[in-house]
Amino acid sequence: MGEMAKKKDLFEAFKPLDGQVYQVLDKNGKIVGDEPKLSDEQLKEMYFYMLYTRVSDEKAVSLQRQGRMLTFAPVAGHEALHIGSAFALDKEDWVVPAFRETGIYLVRGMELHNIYLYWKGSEEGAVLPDGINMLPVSIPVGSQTLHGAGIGWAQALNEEKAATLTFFGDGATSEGEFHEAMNFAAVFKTNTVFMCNNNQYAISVPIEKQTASETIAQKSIAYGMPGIKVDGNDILAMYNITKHALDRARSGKGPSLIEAFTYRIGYHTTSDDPTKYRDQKEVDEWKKKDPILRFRKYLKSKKIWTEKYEEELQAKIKEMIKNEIKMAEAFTNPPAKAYFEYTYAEMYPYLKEQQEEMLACRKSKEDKE
Ligand SMILES: Cc1ncc(C[n+]2csc(CCOP(=O)(O)OP(=O)(O)O)c2C)c(N)n1
Repeated sequence: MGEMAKKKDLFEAFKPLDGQVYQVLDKNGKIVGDEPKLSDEQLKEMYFYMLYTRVSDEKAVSLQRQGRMLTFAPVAGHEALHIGSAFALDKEDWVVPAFRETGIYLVRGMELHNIYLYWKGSEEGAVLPDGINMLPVSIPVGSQTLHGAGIGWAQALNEEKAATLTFFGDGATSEGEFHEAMNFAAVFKTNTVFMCNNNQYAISVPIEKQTASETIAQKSIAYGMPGIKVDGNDILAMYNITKHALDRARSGKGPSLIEAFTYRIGYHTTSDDPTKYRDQKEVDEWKKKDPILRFRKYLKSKKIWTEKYEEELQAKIKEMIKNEIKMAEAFTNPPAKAYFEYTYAEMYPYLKEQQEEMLACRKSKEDKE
């Protein structure tokens, strides 16, 4: 972390009511804040994950349009938020996502075909491999923030040197669960970091109709925890602030709220038509603030990025994605356990009965074939 970050508590230096937005890279990729000490290899890895997230996103939309995937929630524009914050995590930390966190899953080590399986409607896509401390996608808006508070509470009670990072959108801040989670976390000093992905829309509802507060970050004041508004298209700012908040939580200093200010470039989901509620000019303006382009400019100034490097990386990623799609599409007959065994620690008798019935059905079908 940079000199200023070492000297100052970032939450003290960038108070939400002062109207400041924490930034490290300006729109031209020039350093204007605390440059984190990351090696060239780490920076390259961050760039790889940004591109992997973007290209896999575009591919998912295309697959959905071909009828090869069900509804999908695109993440284009959120790559700095995802990759910057995910790189600040330790392996022991937990992540509690909403439904638009593809980049975080990828950095944490979930394979893309499993992410695709989820959006193809398979329960297998909701199973996180052992060793990945992350919960599955959560569709009920805001509900996961309570799980974030709960896991963070367990970490605090057990005096673990680990934290929980929970994601939610600006729309989720209007749900009761968000308020319960924030209050609980502050009162019980849980190891939770609340990360609001303020992409300015909750489907068709713009942020001005969502809250009368000037910022989401300032809501932290009412609960008695620190909050900060960050440029969510700035991967280095996202890395620094998430690391700062996680370190704080891991050392028993309690929860905090980060508002990552960004923009959803694409559809809410593939079932949405954003042209019905927002102006293309607005979208075009935000496309110019693309987080990948900004980071690329920074990498170019450090002589890490070249046209040739980009070409090779794009080719490698496209090949990887092709193979991941093959794996996802080869998975046509989910094991019967997928539907029954993942909700409760011990299956209820009626679930056992249903599972047996399904297995019997499958067997009789196979016998006939
Ligand atoms: C409790 C609940 N109400 C409504 C919905 C339908 N719904 C799905 S996503 C969404 C908007 C969420 O917006 P936001 O929290 O800002 O997240 P974003 O989609 O922008 O990432 C709504 C209303 C839902 N899934 N759950």
